[in-house]
Amino acid sequence: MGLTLAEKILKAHVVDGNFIKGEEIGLKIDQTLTQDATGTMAYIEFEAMGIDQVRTERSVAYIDHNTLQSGFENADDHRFIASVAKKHGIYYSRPGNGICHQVHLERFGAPGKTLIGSDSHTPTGGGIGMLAIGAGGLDVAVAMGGGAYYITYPKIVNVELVGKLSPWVAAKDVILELLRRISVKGGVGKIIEYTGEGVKTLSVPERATITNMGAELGATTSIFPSDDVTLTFLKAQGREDVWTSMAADDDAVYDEHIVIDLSTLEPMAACPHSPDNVKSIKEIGKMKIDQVCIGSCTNSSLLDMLKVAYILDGKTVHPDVSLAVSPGSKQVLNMMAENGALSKIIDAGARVLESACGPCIGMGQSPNSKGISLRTFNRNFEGRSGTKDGQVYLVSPEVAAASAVAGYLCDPRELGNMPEFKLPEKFTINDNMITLPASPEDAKNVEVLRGPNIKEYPKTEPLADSLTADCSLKVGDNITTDHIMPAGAKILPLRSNIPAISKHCFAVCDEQFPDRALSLGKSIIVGGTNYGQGSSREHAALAPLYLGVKAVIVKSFARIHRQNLINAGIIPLEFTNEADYDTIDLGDTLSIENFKEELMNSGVVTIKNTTKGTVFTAKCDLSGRMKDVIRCGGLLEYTKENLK
Ligand code: MIC
Ligand code: SF4
Repeated sequence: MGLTLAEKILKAHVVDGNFIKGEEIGLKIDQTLTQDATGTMAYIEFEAMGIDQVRTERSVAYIDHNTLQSGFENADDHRFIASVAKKHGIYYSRPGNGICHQVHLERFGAPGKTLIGSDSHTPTGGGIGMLAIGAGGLDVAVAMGGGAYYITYPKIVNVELVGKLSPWVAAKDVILELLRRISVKGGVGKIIEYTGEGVKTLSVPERATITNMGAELGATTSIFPSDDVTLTFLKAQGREDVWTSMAADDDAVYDEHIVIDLSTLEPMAACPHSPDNVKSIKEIGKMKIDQVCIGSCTNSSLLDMLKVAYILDGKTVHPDVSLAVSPGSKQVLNMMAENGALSKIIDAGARVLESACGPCIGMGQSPNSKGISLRTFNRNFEGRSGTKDGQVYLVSPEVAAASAVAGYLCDPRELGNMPEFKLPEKFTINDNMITLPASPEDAKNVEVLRGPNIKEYPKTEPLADSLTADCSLKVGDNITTDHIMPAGAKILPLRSNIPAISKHCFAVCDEQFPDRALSLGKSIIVGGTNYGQGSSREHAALAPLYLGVKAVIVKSFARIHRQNLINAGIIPLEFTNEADYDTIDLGDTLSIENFKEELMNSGVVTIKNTTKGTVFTAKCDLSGRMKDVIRCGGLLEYTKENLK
């Protein structure tokens, strides 16, 4: 029986476990990446492991999220990461060099390799045929130390692309179509593998847009084959030496099969407040808009910018609209300057921002009250833009630019004929903003520079025999990590200070939660389906850990967050019978008498609601390794014991 592309890469990297679907497998990781908002914690954890030099083929630390620097905190974090990187063998991409996923694709990604990154959009690398997975910072720290990265061997879904996109219909519309069809839960426990004739019609940046936003499906990762198109891209980056041809076998067997006919797609938008709330631009109609933001790791490639420049050429941004543009990398920005695209964008009245995440993570450019903002980004969760009642629509750069000029949501097909947009045969290559690490000998003399905002990893405790605690919070379905641990300009600077950031935990849902949880000492959170979707931020587990949360009982979990909870020693429980969710209220006392024993044996725990006088069960499927992690009180303690 033939193998899928994902299976080939998985198979070549399995170092632990049986290669059986649904079972936990340990993978050898070739490359890692971190960004600054998750990176400080990841490096604090790496330091705690006591390993001198990273044991990967390449590890890169990027600064792209916290670049506003409205206080000393961000700059201190940058300095800390720069010094840790220098000391431990990690390449350092300086602020200004670009968004981690864009730069990694340009300068480091390689077909057939494994990459984990402490950012949920790491699957961008799937655009060049690498198996790139988003993970918590601690998992990345372990991989940097040479430890395996564990996933449940996922189902492999084949998305067969046929036909060719019509003019002004974009790669963004392909992933929006998939989100429309299978929802933000549709990819959980699955790898999405693209095949078919339509693949050849898509350039690497277009493929990367699709794999990037596959994160919004909840998928483990997404991947395209590595073919001639990949080779052309890598050649243009001066990196053809890393190219290998990679594709599924002809007789590969997939768990699911979905066909998308590219020629039938039309421009679409994900409406507030979920990436799967997708409608066609026609269906939404001529809606007046207040803001347009173009950029983010989904749509900030040179190809995107060339299209935007073409649409804006000789025009003026509508007087009622503010347009912000953040090119994805220094390379992109530089080439826009060289080929004149930048001046067209500036001339039209765009507010050009630095090459960083910026508005995508609420770092500036929050829309006006109730403002309608079109964004080429990947997430439109409530409040993420920094304006609580902001209405964010996710669209392609083509829709964004055309609408910025029109002043209302508009279909770019109204622009008439579309020219052919081509990538250059050679990109402008200058890696001067990537600092190389010190040699292992010199590394001993490198001092790690810490600021006063950089605090330690919170204390964890080994698993207790029993647990009795109150329900400190009850939330509904599709809770995102932006609900659990909001980001934005005010809170992001606290990422290396868990006691301080914890004060904002769940602020969007219930401002009293942090104080309540702290005063209870230990407590339990109750939630609905797809709990913890979205980002990889382990802070969404570390803040609850600091606040004394011992277990989270929900209908279902998103993958990375569940792992982050386990890593933090918090027990992720799922209702055996979802109807039991309705029987619990805030403040109820829940008691699990044989907590440890049941977790370690059957994985099903019996919970007494002593307030209501009811009894129910919840399950927690744990591999043998996960049990050990939980017994130790988390992955950090476990790793200290096991990874020498
Ligand atoms: C995001 O897009 O939500 C982020 C900010 O990039 C996060 C990482 C973080 O919270 O630092 C992600 O996607 O993992
Ligand atoms: Fe940055 Fe936004 Fe991409 Fe997250 S989704 S990595 S915040 S650009």
